[in-house]
Amino acid sequence: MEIKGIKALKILNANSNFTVEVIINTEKGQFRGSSPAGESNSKYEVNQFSKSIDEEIISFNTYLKSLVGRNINSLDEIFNLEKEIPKEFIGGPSLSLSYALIYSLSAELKKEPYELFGKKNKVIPVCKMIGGGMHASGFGMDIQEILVTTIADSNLESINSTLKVYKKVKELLENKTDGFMGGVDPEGGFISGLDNYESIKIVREAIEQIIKENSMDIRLGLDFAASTFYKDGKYIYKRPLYGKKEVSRSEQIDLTKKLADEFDIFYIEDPVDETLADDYGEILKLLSNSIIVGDDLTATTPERLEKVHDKINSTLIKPNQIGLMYKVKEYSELADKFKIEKVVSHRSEETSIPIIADLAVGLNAKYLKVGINRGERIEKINRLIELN
Ligand code: 2PG
Ligand code: MG
Repeated sequence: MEIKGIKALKILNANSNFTVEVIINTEKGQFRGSSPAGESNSKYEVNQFSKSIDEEIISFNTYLKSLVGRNINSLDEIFNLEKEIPKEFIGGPSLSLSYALIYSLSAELKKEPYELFGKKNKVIPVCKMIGGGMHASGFGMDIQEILVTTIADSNLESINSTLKVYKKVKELLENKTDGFMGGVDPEGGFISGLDNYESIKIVREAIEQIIKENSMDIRLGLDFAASTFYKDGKYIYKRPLYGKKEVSRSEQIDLTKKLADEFDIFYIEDPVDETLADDYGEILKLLSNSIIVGDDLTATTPERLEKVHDKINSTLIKPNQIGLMYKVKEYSELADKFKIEKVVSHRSEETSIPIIADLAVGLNAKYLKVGINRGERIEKINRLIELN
């Protein structure tokens, strides 16, 4: 395929902040790629932009002009091109370019985007029910996310039960919370205004009610994003959790175990600060029936995973944390080597392209973490249904 035209422009992401989109013209048509951003970022992830977005787009467009006339005929050739991208563009610009190239190439080869990476694989969605932390502007929970996943025979069945829980959570919040109007965070999680404990309790109750009707394997999850409330060696909760507002490192490990035991929590992401790999390891020892997921800890960075792989048994894959798809592939292969389960994930500030659903399927991830409300999340959920 020959790149006949290419340009970058500024577009809005789904949280009304600007990001970059790349549009490529080939003989087969016009193809777009755009990169998301996170509200709670890991200190180990790349910056999305190295200067102001306007300056970045001007200089990126100058670079992109040099790609006109270039022929790309395989994923490896996309990876080779990525290796030439000047360092200043690694982040949002490089990922948008890679995504646009992936869509162009799959049209050229008459393949689905996931087929460029691997064969079709069932992927279980992990969906946000209630949001807190930075996603809820400090309102309500300190824990960033309460999640639900349903293990079922097909993606559609999984989505269906998880959706039932989501609607039940809404109903329970309406009944139990004064002033709840159904408001959601950028990822479609309800903003409950309740504290951590009460919010988790409501989601557990919703799960139990749906299981009674359907007897499905529905599981509860938490993304603490604990780095966002870890200050000077202590975890600071706005409202007490198990009677404590200031929690030491060892108390946070105990508290995670207590919550996991009390509410039967299966999925546990970033329960401690991103710099404290050994504390993840402690939790892994204590909760061996759960998946202990590294996100801020690992930041889709192969060197990080090499370092901490024995402290977790699962990892998020967020391509914009590293900005280059060949690195994402390398990371995914490294996770396989260490027998670490993979969760491809959305970001809080997503764009509307559904590519992460294809990546989850093609990279043989076990899960796709994604919201079950708001248009830009539904794009991904619907793509997963299509790839059922
Ligand atoms: C996370 C993500 C997605 P953000 O922490 O897992 O839920 O949030 O994109 O804000 O980092
Ligand atoms: Mg996270």
